[in-house]
Amino acid sequence: MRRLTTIFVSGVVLTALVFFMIGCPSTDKTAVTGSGQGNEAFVPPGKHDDFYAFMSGGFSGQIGVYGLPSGRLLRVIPVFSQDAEKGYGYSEETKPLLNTSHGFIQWDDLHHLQLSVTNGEQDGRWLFANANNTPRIARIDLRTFRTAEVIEIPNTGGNHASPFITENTEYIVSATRFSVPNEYSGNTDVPIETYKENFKGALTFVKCDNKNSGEMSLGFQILMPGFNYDLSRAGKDKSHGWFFFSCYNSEQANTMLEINASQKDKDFIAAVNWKKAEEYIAQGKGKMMKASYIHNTYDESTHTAKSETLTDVMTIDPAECPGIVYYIPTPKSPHGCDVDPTGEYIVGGGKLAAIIPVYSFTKMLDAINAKKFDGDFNGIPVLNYQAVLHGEVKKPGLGPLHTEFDGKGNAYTSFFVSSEIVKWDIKECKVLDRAPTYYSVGHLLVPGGDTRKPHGKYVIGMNKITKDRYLPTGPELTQSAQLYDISGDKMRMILDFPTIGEPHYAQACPADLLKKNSLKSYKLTENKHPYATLGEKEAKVERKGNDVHIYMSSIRSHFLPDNVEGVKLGDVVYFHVTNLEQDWDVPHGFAVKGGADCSELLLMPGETQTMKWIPKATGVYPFYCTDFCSALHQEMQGYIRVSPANSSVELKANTLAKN
Ligand code: K7E
Ligand code: CUA
Repeated sequence: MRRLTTIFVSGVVLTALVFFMIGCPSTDKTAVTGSGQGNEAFVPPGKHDDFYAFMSGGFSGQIGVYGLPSGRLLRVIPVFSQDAEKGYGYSEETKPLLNTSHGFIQWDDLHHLQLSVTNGEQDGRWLFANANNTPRIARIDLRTFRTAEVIEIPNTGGNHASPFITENTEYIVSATRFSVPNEYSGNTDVPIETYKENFKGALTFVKCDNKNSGEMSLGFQILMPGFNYDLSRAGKDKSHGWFFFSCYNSEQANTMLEINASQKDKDFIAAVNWKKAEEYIAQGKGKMMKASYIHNTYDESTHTAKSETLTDVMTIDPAECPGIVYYIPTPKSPHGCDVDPTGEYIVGGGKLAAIIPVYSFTKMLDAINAKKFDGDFNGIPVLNYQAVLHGEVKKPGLGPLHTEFDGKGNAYTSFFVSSEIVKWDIKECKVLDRAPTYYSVGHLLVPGGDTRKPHGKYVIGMNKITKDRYLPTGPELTQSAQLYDISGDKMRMILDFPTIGEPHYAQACPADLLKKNSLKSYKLTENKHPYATLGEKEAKVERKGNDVHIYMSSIRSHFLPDNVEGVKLGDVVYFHVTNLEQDWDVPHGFAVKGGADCSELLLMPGETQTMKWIPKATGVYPFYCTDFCSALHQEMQGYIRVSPANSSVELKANTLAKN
């Protein structure tokens, strides 16, 4: 939610005011320091946490995996950013995952995560993540906790309302935050002031092979009016088949949005009947458009990712296909758009709103049938606000953003401006409890709190500002998460812990859902990498023109070969290193001194990875294992000798074959 910086500036002042105005955050010591009930978040040494939490790293492009309730950081999963700790984006095998139609991009801004679901319940198979900057969706395999696939979304800018998914993971959506000149028109070089005529906001439905591999492909794109689309949620149960997208800037301003996009009292939540869109497409009402976007997939048997360019996108125009989109007026710069576990209630968040609007799905259908419209926008009917409204939560706090659910009829909403989490009763629209956050909470999460079956127990607030909560670390302070026990009537803060990057959304699931499936090693017998060295006897060196391929094995505590000579200046060296270990948690690392493309590999047991290395000068270069693997780890090393381009030194290496 980087857009909120301006609000935050005034927010600091507002926050101070709100403390007085609604006097909500309790100032007694336990509210600030926790429940004071003993160490409820403590998980003793050797014991496991009850939940996995996956927290977005924001502009770090990564995901932090934490245990709950301890808050222990268990792993960082690189998705859209290179990560030396894993060799991700450095090995030749993982580089393709960062390919886009704009070339190799080593970074992105990851905001939202969603775990795959079946019948609206977490199934523990995959985790999806969005790239906000250069629009992409990634799929992470939860057996390996690694990025397995990335698909680019064409004709969009700022993939923010993403990767929210339908109840059986049929579709993962992407909505464009920036409307952009329609790429398919063939002319995107248009004056920015022609925004209203030329800019479109695409809502993309990415299909998922939900019964098998989980692989993604572009389903279809709905070409909407040029607003800023912000967040979304799928319908559930009775509202399955619908998707809800919040949007702002229905003013269609193209400059100084801070002022110009806050003119109208209400923007919209777009209710999209995607099943109906599928029907229209089946009847031939869609249009196939030419595009160019990249799809990257990782093959576990070859341990290698590949990129392919795709060229077709099915599009559909809502003005020509009545019944697929309706606009629900929503007050004051809508942000969050959340659907309760029953699928009946749709909760809007307005960044500048002083109420929380709650819409009824049943009333929405009735209003559509009775045509209770207040006009239309570019042919899309605008529903009457009162006709669709279930109720408004009055005086909940200031700046409601996001809402999660506990499955017991309660909702939990984060308030950025008044820095608090507010618990309220969905049916009655009545505030039940409020807890301060330190400070300026963005998203919040209840384990499974966005599904049909929330696990309840905790709510976590993810804060943008920490101020005085931790030891100072120079100008920049860590971001934080705060854990509250919600098993009783009152929320009780039991822990705060630092998070990596900027935590936006997060997901949590019971540990048992994933634990049993976690992969321990890659089987050497199943290693289909074309440059694998499957036993020490297979270690060798090969010259192909200027390319030198080194087939290298690693096992505690040596590389084979560990001496290579006969490389010449101008050569490109490929170290194909295979880890021959088959035990859990015995990686080896690999690094060579200097050279162009100097980088690092981290090899899991049974895995083959490749480092490309281009020497810049003659000499002898050491290489070594970077991961402390045994008592003799420090002995795990070798040399590569580089001679002049015209030298007659023959390519050789100390392999078993030669002995
Ligand atoms: Cu509110 Cu990008 Cu989901 Cu952050 S967004 S907080
Ligand atoms: Cu292998 Cu250290």
